[in-house]
Amino acid sequence: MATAARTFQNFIGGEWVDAAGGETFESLSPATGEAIGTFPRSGPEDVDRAVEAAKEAYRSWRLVPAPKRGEIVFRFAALVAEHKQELAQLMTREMGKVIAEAGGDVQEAIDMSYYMAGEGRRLHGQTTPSELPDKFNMSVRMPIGVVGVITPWNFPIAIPSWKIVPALVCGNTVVFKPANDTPALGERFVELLSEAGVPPGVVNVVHGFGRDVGDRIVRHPDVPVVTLTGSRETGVAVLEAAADHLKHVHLELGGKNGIIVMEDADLELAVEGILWSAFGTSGQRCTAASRVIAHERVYDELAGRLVAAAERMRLGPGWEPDTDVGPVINRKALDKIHSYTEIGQDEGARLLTGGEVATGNGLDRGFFYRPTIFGDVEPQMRIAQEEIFGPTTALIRVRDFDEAIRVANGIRFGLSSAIFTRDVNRAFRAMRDLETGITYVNAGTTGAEVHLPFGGTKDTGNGHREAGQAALDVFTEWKSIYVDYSGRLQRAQID
Ligand code: UN1
Repeated sequence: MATAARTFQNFIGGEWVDAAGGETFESLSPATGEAIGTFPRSGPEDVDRAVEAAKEAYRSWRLVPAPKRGEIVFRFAALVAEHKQELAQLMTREMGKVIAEAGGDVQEAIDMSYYMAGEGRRLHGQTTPSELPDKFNMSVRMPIGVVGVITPWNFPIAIPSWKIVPALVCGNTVVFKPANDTPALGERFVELLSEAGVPPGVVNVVHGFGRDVGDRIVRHPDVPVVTLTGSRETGVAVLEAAADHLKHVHLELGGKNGIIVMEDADLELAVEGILWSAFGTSGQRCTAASRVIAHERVYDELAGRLVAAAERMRLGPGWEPDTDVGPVINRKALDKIHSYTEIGQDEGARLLTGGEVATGNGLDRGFFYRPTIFGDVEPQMRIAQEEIFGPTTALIRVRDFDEAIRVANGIRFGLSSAIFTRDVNRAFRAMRDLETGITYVNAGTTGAEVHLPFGGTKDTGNGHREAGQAALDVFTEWKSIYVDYSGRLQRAQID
């Protein structure tokens, strides 16, 4: 799989340029430590240049008819589809997820781009009667300006598409900071946008770290919209930093998603759903199932089957065809995940399987953690409350449906939830009562499709949604227009 590591640059105003300070950082494969490339370690100055270019480009991009902007996005979708294999292979090397999942990540960007291309011919507003004669009323969506896009490493192609593509179709321009763990994918994303015909300056990429690049994007007075997918802590810091300029801030933050398994569930299906949601992407999804809330009548049976299946999972580099679970992103993540194993044990939960760094068979070169299941977890324990972002899940025993719902909701986050049951009444009650932005019935907690809103309640965000029509609300502002064709002054609420 190895190819020679290259040196990359920022993309500003349609030109490839080094960071002003000349510093660099490396992107390494989490599976092997292999160098993927060297990237500019940018600073505030580079952000300022990118914002300047984006501001300039906005003057003409906002006037390009939306269907034309959609056509460019349509070409981008086709290009991503053409390059799907190449992108998936790069992803498995740079980010670590197994190749089939990497293909899914790319597919999500293709789907989103085709979907949003069509939005170019919709972007619907409303027309409505006026209360006065000879007067016409309507509302239209207007672009906002330069959008700051800050994305995580766990969906390095899909998540940039959720943000950049609708931002562009709506007529905004973009300054994009890809995650510093997956800059090569961020850079390919922008190269393909440019190849599809996005004009110079409309999308700019500035590589680097949150404290240098991200912070400047968030504070820059000429960036009115910031969209971030990241941790709760980063989200709070972004909101605070953006407050002075009253920016529109879209946040997509953590999850502590629970799967409820009732006593009437199809257990085999539940086991498959849990394994996929808990250990897929090595648990590094904000939609990952890090809690399993099981009815006491099926708890033991479920625990036994889960442990057996988890122990059969094969760890290895994502590009090897028999790998089930790839590495986690970096050393820091590995340490954090392991610290939660220690926390769980100290809290008195029972470690049923895993709980250790995986070694041997070449795994020592990367960051591998054994799929980990804790049993006898109490809902208030830290391993049942805090986002671990790794292949660790906590089994919680409950007596009935009401307790299951209470436990599921008893966390600060509200992204995704799931219930396995054959009872239609309970399924509908769960759909109503689970306090999350996404609920699955008889499926795991992952698997969002691009044409439905994606996001969560409570501390998962600040009330916005991405994907689907809902995304348009992040990237446009409403304007109400009144046209009076009576030829005389008519006063609303008075005449
Ligand atoms: C994320 O983890 O940030 O539903 C996004 C899913 C994927 C997207 C996850 N389609 O799990």
